[in-house]
Amino acid sequence: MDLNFTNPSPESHTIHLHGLDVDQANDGVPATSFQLATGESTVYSFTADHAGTFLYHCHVTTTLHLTMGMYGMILVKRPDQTLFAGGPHYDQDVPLLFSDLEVATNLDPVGSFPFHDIRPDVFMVNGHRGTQLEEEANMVWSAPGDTVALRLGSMAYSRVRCHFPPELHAVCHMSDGRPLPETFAVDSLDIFPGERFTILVAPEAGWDGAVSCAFWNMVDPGVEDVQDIRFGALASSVEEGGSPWLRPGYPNPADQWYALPEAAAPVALSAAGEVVVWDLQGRLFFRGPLDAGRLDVSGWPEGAYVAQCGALPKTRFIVAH
Ligand SMILES: [Cu+2]
Repeated sequence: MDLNFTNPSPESHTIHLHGLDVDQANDGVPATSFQLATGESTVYSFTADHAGTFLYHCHVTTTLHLTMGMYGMILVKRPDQTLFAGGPHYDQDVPLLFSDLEVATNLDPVGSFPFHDIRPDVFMVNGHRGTQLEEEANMVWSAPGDTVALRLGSMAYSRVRCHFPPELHAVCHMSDGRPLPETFAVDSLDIFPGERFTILVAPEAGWDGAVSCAFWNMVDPGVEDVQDIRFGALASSVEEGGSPWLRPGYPNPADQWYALPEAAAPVALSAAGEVVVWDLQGRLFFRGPLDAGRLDVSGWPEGAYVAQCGALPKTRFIVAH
């Protein structure tokens, strides 16, 4: 696949595809490939041979550029919704990216150079922390019988220790983008910087607990912070349960059109109903009729959206062109 990369910022940057099997020219390490100066554009090309959980980050003055947030997660997925060739089937992907930063370095990166003594004091999951992780949109939702793939990856300076309550029946299937020779049931897992794990969970019906994640300092042994990934239980029938969120429709991410999940787009809506769409900032983006359960997103800006029909549950999706 191709990644089109344009650099409008005053600094040079790269995209390092952490853990993906790319050739040296596309690896994004400045000394061995190239870096992109202000105003330049390039295309990173690679073949994603292995399904799995990966990361990316800028590799120029890495400490500084990580502190400014130049990182993310990459999922290589199979169309048949299995983890890997011959691997287990699952219902839903939940990316969980751990990161941290030191506020003083973030506010004054140049003054903090050469970064020999970073001690993070903000600890995040998917860029959220504390009460943000209690918001419905940031929780993990599953219906009875669902198998959820937790895609764990860490860009943190800390060691992250996750505790999986027994009600989740967590089993680790993959590490660093490859299937494990043998799966193992997991109640506690340490994730070091740059590591990725894919864990399948099958939450017990009605369970609404949390996976607690302790951020351990890598220099002085001790827990700096704990963040909770909260789980919510959907009823088996969305109509009966009135659950606040639905799983997304398809395709997701969407390019030309997006079909709402069936339970959010009853047939009647195509005649009389309307759909309301908000952007990630909660601003009203679109209001209008559905065309056979589909939204035409071909002209929409890239980003995350929330759609709702009437009083039915909301669904989240991403537009990417
Ligand atoms: Cu950079």
